[in-house]
Amino acid sequence: MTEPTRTDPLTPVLTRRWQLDRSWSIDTYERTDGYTALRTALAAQPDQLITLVKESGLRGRGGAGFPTGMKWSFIPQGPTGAGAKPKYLVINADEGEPGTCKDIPTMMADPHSLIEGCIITSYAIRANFCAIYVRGEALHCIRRLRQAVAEAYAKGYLGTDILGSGFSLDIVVHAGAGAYICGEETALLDSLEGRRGQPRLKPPFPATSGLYASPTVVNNVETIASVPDIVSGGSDWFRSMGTEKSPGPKIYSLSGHVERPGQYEAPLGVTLRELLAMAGGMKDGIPLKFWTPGGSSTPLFTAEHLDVPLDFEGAAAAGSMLGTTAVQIFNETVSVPWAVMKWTEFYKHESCGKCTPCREGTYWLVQILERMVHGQGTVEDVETMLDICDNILGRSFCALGDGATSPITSAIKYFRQEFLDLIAEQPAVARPDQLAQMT
Ligand code: L3W
Ligand code: SF4
Repeated sequence: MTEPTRTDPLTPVLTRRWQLDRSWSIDTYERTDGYTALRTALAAQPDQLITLVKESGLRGRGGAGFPTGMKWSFIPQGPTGAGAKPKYLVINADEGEPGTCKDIPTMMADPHSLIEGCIITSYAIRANFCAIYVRGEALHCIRRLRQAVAEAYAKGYLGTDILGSGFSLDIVVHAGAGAYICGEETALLDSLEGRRGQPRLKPPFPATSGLYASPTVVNNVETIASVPDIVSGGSDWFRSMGTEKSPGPKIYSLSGHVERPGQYEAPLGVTLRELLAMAGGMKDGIPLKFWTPGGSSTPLFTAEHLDVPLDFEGAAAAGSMLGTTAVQIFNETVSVPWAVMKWTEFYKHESCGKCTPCREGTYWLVQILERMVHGQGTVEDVETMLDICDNILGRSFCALGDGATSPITSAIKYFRQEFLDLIAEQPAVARPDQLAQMT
């Protein structure tokens, strides 16, 4: 494969090294301009880098879309108060949202883009310690990252006095223990400190009181892996992709009933129709029934939403969220109540139990959905589920509770009759197509 440049907005940026031979090695990375952005960054003032990232319009790729440069600028600097404390960078690599598969492939195929981004970001916020918190199940990824970090130390990109700049940084790759809630930034920080991972009350936000109560930037893998290219290419180049309010490239993970599932890079604002064309269309030509734009925590879309621009504003205007761009695609053979049951079982299992609406609500929602799918639903069940969701939404301590309601309320909005038909039908266990899915 020829080694691509990044002059054209349609040229892959984040994924451009993925198909190269030994793409994960530092030799391949350096041969394809790797670590040149670091030299540029170290020659600049930290505040100039924060301004550059603000001007680029880069927004968080972990689900919320918070402006990255603004988050960095919240880190207090100065000789007294919070400014006098050590600063930390923590990378949220606890990729766990159902359907999301972009950060682990990035770290497997191109770990040095993340490491270079970590060094530049740490320099910008004046941090000398960075932790990469990786989902515990992804042992292969932890091994690869640790090897890449060791390579970076050996070449002088990490450690003391990096490239003679006077700036020093240590990176630690930390393995999580397999809890979805530790993808919530404050639960992640508790876990990193050695405690049981449960969300903290916000504010204070991590930017002022994060790891060990010190100013901490917590950013997603894809966000930080985007930074070296912004330093090399400039903010105008970055803004030449995507939309005005959601600029830049994005990795969309396509799964389910699609001919070629996988990761597809496209400028923010791409539509599902365009993504499906890239991925070979619906599997076996069976029509689309429903899909998630950004994981199961984002309200479902249907075939009506094929042309919704998948950027932060476009997804929200159509009634959902961009989330983690985990596009899960389901064809006409899939039972909506069955899919909703499976997602809700996940949220019940992963609820950390700290607050009553989420802990109890997800339990009761699973009870209702399971009996409905097993032919024992009652006519009140649909309204009862909506009532339980109403008592979770906005009344839970963290976003997990709210996210658990999304598949249910959106499924009832678009497919209420399918729930009612299932209740009326009272199948002995479930319809054969559902049984096939359940085994
Ligand atoms: C300082 C302020 N910092 C906000 C920071 C805050 C955080 C970021 C966004 O949830 C979503 C969630 C999931 N001063 C600040 C401030 N910040 N105001 O900005 O904050 P927030 O609270 O809007 O979102 P969050 O808690 O980070 C993320 C959704 O993503 N999601 C799931 C994601 C799963 C993964 C994964 O598996 N990799 O990312 C999918 O939709 O439901 O709504 O840093 O500190 N005034
Ligand atoms: Fe824990 Fe759920 Fe409450 Fe979040 S909403 S703190 S996951 S119980």
